[in-house]
Amino acid sequence: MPRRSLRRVLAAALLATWPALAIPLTPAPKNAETYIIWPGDGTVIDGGKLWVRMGLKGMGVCPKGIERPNCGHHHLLIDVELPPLDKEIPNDRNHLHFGAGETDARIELPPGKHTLQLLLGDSKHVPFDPPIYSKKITITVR
Ligand SMILES: [Cu+2]
Repeated sequence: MPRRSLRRVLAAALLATWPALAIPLTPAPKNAETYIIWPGDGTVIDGGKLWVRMGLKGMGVCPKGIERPNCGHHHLLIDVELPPLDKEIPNDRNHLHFGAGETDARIELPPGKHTLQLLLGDSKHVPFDPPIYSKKITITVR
């Protein structure tokens, strides 16, 4: 392919993906904070079933799809890094959505070390600006 038409194709591809790259993020108060109330960092759990209690300060919890200022729903990240903070949060066994507005959840994990982290999402499951996420903790299931 001649260089000039290759450039044109690349420019067209860039324009086609541009709207997907520029999701407007929902603003969040700068002092908002989410945190894991339970379990604490370093907790050892016997049997693998546990409650996770989710805390939020400076904002409110509301179900998915509800567009209200300063309001979002929790996502629990299990054994993963933070996902891209400008896109919809993945929905799989490592990224649990609490779209009914739950602030606690019963989960089950296999034996071993696991990391847990909370990430707040807006009505469309996209992180806020600034992103509201908790410290990542490590627990051990035996
Ligand atoms: Cu969600």
